[in-house]
Amino acid sequence: MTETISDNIEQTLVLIKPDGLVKSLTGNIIDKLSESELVIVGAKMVSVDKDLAETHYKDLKDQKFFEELIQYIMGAYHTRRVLALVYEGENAIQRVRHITGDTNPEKASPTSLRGKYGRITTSGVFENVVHASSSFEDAKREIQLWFKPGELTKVIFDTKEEEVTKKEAVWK
Ligand code: IDP
Ligand code: MG
Repeated sequence: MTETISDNIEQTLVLIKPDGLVKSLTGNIIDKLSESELVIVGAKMVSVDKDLAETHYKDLKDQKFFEELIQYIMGAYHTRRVLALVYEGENAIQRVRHITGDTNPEKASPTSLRGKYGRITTSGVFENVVHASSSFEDAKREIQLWFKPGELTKVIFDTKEEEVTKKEAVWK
């Protein structure tokens, strides 16, 4: 009998947070993530509004740092920009989390992204330069929150066809 080892191909959401952008760390972060040999299947700059910020962090709404976290991801302390990326590959979620490091930048491994580049501000905000999805359920929810299927070069979650009519800006 032939045994087949099934690949656990996952997609995971990475955000380069506003502090990562103002510190010009985009290249360093993407370079370090390339060690994972995962593939980027989505990338875009996003101006994060309150609705997106609160939906993304909805599970943390009872935390005492929630309001500051929302201000942080919306760019109030740095710049109103986030680079959203989707990485794909075997065990992508765990592999990216490993490179990202512990949530608390002071506890993160010194060679992880958060250990290298993160800080805790005097008011207690964990400015940890990157977000990475932490479970399959979170990754699915977050990718579907930040990206439309048509913005990804590969889609692994179910989609449906829908007639969409809305006004949007086009080039003059
Ligand atoms: P994660 O980003 O490692 O998944 P979460 O617990 O999901 O960690 O928290 C989301 C974000 O909220 C963190 O990345 C960090 O920016 C912020 N955060 C988490 N815990 C604290 C805390 O105890 N104090 C201040 N900020 C925190
Ligand atoms: Mg999390």
